[in-house]
Amino acid sequence: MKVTHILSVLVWFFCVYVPTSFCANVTYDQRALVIDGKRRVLVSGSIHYPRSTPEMWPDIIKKSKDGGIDVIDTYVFWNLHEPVRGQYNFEGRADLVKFVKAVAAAGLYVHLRIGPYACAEWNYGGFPLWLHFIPGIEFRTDNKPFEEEMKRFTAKIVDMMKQEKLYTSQGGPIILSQIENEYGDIDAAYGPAAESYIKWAASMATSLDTGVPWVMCQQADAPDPIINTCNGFYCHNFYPNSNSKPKMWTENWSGWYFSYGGAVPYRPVEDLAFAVAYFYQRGGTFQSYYMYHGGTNFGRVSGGPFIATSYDYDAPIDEYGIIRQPKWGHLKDLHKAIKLCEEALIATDPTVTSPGPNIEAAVYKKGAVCAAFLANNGTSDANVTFNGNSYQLPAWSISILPDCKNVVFNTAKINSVSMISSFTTETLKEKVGSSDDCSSGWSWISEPIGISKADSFSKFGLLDQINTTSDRSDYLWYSLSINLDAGTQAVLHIESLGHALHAFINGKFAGSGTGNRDNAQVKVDIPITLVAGKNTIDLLSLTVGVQNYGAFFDKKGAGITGPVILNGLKNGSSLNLSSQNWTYQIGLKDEDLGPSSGSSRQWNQSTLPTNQPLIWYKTNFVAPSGSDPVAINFTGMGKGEAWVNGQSIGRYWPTYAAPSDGCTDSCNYIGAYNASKCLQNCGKPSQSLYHVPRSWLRPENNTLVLFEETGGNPKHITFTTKQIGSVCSRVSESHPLPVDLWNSNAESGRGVGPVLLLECPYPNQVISSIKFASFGTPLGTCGNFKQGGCSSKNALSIVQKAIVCLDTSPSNKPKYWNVNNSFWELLS
Ligand SMILES: *[C@@H]1O[C@H](CO)[C@@H](O)[C@H](O)[C@H]1NC(C)=O
Ligand SMILES: *[C@@H]1O[C@H](CO)[C@@H](O)[C@H](O)[C@H]1NC(C)=O
Ligand SMILES: *[C@@H]1O[C@H](CO)[C@@H](O)[C@H](O)[C@H]1NC(C)=O
Ligand SMILES: *[C@@H]1O[C@H](CO)[C@@H](O)[C@H](O)[C@H]1NC(C)=O
Ligand SMILES: *[C@@H]1O[C@H](CO)[C@@H](O)[C@H](O)[C@H]1NC(C)=O
Ligand SMILES: *[C@@H]1O[C@H](CO)[C@@H](O)[C@H](O)[C@H]1NC(C)=O
Ligand SMILES: *[C@@H]1O[C@H](CO)[C@@H](O)[C@H](O)[C@H]1NC(C)=O
Ligand SMILES: *[C@@H]1O[C@H](CO)[C@@H](O)[C@H](O)[C@H]1NC(C)=O
Ligand SMILES: *[C@@H]1O[C@H](CO)[C@@H](O)[C@H](O)[C@H]1NC(C)=O
Ligand SMILES: *[C@@H]1O[C@H](CO)[C@@H](O)[C@H](O)[C@H]1NC(C)=O
Ligand SMILES: *[C@@H]1O[C@H](CO)[C@@H](O)[C@H](O)[C@H]1NC(C)=O
Ligand SMILES: CC(=O)N[C@H]1CO[C@H](CO)[C@@H](O)[C@@H]1O
Repeated sequence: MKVTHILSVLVWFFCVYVPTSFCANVTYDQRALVIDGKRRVLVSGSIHYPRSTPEMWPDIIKKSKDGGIDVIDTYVFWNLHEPVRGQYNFEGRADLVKFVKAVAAAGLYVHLRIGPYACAEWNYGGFPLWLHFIPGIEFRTDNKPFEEEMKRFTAKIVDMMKQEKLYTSQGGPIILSQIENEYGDIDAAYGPAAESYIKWAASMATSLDTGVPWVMCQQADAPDPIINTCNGFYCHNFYPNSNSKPKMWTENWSGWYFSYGGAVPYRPVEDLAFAVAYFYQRGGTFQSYYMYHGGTNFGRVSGGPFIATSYDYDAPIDEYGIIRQPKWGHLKDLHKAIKLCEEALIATDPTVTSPGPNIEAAVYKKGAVCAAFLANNGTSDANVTFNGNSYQLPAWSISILPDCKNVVFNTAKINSVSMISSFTTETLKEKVGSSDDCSSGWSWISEPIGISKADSFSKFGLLDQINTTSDRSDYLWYSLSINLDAGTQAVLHIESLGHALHAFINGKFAGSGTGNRDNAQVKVDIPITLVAGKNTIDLLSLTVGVQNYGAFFDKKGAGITGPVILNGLKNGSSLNLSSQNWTYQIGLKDEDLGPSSGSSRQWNQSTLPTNQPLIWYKTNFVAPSGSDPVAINFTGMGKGEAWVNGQSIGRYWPTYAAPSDGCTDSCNYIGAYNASKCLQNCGKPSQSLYHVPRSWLRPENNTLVLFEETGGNPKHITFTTKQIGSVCSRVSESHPLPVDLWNSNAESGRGVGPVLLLECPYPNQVISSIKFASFGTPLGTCGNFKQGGCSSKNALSIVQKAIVCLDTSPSNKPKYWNVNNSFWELLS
């Protein structure tokens, strides 16, 4: 009988490269970055510092290091640091120096992607909006006003890093920097000036004299000495523009972002590992995951339009800072396998052959060192003879052979643990009855409909919203009075460049229109009733993140630019209102209630209005106990923004759902991935849970303020905490992993033979029970295992006995159970 053990050989390692010699110039040659005189094979991961909190940084960085990451890269977000020209912000989540130092403290390197254009699904691509108003400016082209500002900011950041001695040439962690970003994808639109701009950017960056190389990503014509690098889901076919430059991959999209109104993309780890292994197989020596931790678009930083508040990205570390398994663990195993090849990879270029259809072998051999990669880029399994030995290669997979003989890792075979995370819902516990605060429950303030501020102004015609608000607020009121002789039914036709709008007639809500990620424009026809005499038409136009990508994205307008027409009047005629005398108000009357909680204001305690537009809500609450990450479930609310203790947790919009089709339950990793291949969450709200960082919460006496635009019932809001309750592990005889090779780096307790890895995600957890164990041919996936046709009767009790006693002391160190010790018992 052929028995496939579910228990087979474990791959584990705990050997992370720690840079030992700082204070060295960084250079490069055709193989790799050269640090302290030595070529390096490096794995990088993107973490954007403002998308988490300084309190979260050390833990996320440590988990990155534990996952085999050598370099952390981040963009630098200009509009975060210089919201007003000449006024800088480097505090809190914007404390770039503190972030770089936190990475250094963990012993990792930094790739500082200054840009300063970031893209990154970040508001206006990272540019401050005030740039747009500099006379004569043209963005991202050979234009003096733009170049002056770009140079000023780039130099400011470089100087700041130099003063803190953060470049590797000064003993710091920064080994690499980026100038511009993905310009090559759109530069054709800028004509011949694009080339001179890129030359200018290259020489400007080089002149800043950092002692470390600069890269430009997606820029085939990057001038020397700038290294042109690749971004994409795959980069094995990429080669730099000179054979004196190394092959580098600055953005490997570990998953994908999602938008309000869109489904949530996932990228299978087998495919991601395949892409990474293929890159190193084909001569790459530096690869970065975009994102390794995506995080959260707090406040109004998300771009788009319509980018969601969550920027989870299906990254190896999730939005809340919890490792995502098996993605994190499988990539960790991959990184270890690649590092075992480092000496061979830096010694020479690969010799690539094709021993069969869709099979590609790459051998790095110089003197005694030899490492090989065997790729099957086809869609069916294959057997390959290589160096006289036979190897099984699953479809769309790569095996890594650090000694050119033994396979230590195959990208399609996951030995890492899987986890089932769950959300525990708690109703909002209101703080009751202290004498200085009688607000048990919710209180509220109505936001006035239409013009209410003294700084409103009037103008004939319809104005572009971004030019008018300078993005100081999401909101712009367009207000008009018209006089009619007689009452009438009519249809109000409104056209807007986006991103959404609400119409009020004579102080009453009349209708809304919303664009989407593919087309932000709104065209609505709203049936209305007008009265004899004076009628007010109040249109609230709103942005949901300013455009961040594309040629001339900076000029893309928003708002109700018209026409606005009254159709279907009783006498059959139409009234074009577009060039009338409109009155404008930038922002809401009470826009500061969010950050300030309006402590000096009288909040109304009487009957709570529900399902009404334009209401501010406030409550006081007790934080969910414990230390698990916290989110607010906004199901029951419409659209708005929320603040906890004065900190904006971002825009919420649980009523904007993903399309009902286009998703898949089981995503086949085989074949080229793209962002629409493995979608989930169809027909459901794009985002209903919103992260509240623990460090923003006090045990009691927390204030939650919401601005609700469309209508909802805040009593339906719940808190949820995210836990990892269950962990699954699987080992299989069919995983051809020679334990010896791994054991040469092993920790004690592993021994030879199939080893099951067990690991709790949090330091203070222990394994409390075994829910399922099977030895034989079990079926299903983590959380839904079933016994197969062949199974051992004793498996559960043996595993219970072995594992529960293994795990008596709380620790998040991985534990190993050697299956061989119980092998005969299991078979009986
Ligand atoms: C770095 O390079 C500069 C000039 O190329 C040289 O003067 C300096 O000594 C180098 N520093 C180190 C630490 O090697
Ligand atoms: C797959 O591998 C074969 C053999 O090396 C190669 O000719 C082919 O270009 C590869 N296909 C892709 C999409 O990389
Ligand atoms: C590969 O070889 C194994 C063992 O000899 C055999 O069971 C399997 O069917 C072969 N697979 C393919 C795709 O030829
Ligand atoms: C915004 O203002 C700029 C100059 O201030 C002008 O060139 C541009 O056309 C305006 N954009 C729109 C969409 O109105
Ligand atoms: C039709 O009705 C509108 C609104 O009452 C009025 O402004 C307009 O003058 C009328 N047109 C004609 C042709 O009577
Ligand atoms: C309405 O008026 C605007 C501004 O005067 C004009 O551009 C537009 O073409 C008019 N639309 C119609 C349908 O008359
Ligand atoms: C435009 O409307 C505003 C507000 O109603 C009013 O104060 C102003 O006088 C109007 N301008 C003209 C030229 O009618
Ligand atoms: C509270 O709201 C009620 C109902 O809308 C209203 O009658 C009352 O005046 C409000 N009180 C305050 C203090 O605003
Ligand atoms: C959010 O709350 C709704 C009910 O209000 C519930 O149906 C949904 O499952 C919750 N979402 C999560 C992820 O817990
Ligand atoms: C994405 O992948 C799916 C599934 O493989 C395929 O049907 C679709 O055409 C691909 N889309 C693009 C834009 O390549
Ligand atoms: C609750 O917090 C508010 C705002 O921080 C503070 O003014 C108030 O004194 C606190 N009340 C109690 C009872 O701690
Ligand atoms: C800048 C860039 O390379 N964008 C690409 C990102 O990936 C999507 C999906 O594969 C492509 O459509 C973009 O062109």
